[in-house]
Amino acid sequence: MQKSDIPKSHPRYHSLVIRDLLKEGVEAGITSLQGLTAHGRGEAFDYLLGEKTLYFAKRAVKAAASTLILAKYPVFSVNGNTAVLAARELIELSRLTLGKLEINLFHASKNRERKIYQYLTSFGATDVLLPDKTTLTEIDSNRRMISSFGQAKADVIFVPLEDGDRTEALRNMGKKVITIDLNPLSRTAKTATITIIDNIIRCMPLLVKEVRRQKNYSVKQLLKNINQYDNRKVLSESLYFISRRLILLGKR
Ligand code: PTJ
Repeated sequence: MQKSDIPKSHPRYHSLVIRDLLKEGVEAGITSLQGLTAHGRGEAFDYLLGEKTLYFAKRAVKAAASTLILAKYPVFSVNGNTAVLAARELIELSRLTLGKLEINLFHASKNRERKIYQYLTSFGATDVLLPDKTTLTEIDSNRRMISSFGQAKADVIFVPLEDGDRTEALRNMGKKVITIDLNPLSRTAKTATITIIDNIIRCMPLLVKEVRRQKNYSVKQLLKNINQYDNRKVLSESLYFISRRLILLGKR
């Protein structure tokens, strides 16, 4: 993607650069038009969170890293937004955990699947899966189309930026799901095993760093991280944080 010409002095520089990235993603046929609206919803929640990686997100990152390292067959699901916002980190995570990248789109398009495939491979991805004839029977949307070598076989699936029913279906199949979602009220956020409530732009580099750090941990230590983690607590802490912050801001 091209460099943005937004002046660095602009108070909302980072946010505007991300918007430009997604706009270019749409122009390149990678991101769906609806992806822009989805990003807007994320931005609204990011505003409420103060655009920072908060303590509950850091805790989820730590548990997510342990879960990915202990996974037997991790799969990283990629859509049109995540490809543009975090291609390098997704590829690095799949490399570190010996996992697979799998393209899974809500707004069905063979053309977009091909463009995302080419985009990921242009960054050095070698193992990118596409949906085949396998389906998730519990859901009706295009997200039901999965790969028999990917989500169908996986024990841990990374599903960032998605508000839908796939996570529930995967959980019902006994799989662990890790998500990134700025909206703690989304269906995916509420049904995932681990929910990182943060902007994908901020937390993906942290997750890569944490996986690298924990690679030297013993299985006992990794299991301890996982067992100590409580996703319900993380969700409620995020909502508490947002409500407290709004009350405090309202008093100023
Ligand atoms: O490429 P496709 O066809 O698979 O479509 C991808 C989108 C993202 C358009 C599709 O999955 C969709 O419609 O998503 P939703 O249902 O709008 O859910 C996206 C979730 O991600 C929402 O809960 C947003 O709050 C959240 N979100 C958006 N941008 C970010 C984010 N969370 C973290 N970081 C972001 N940058």
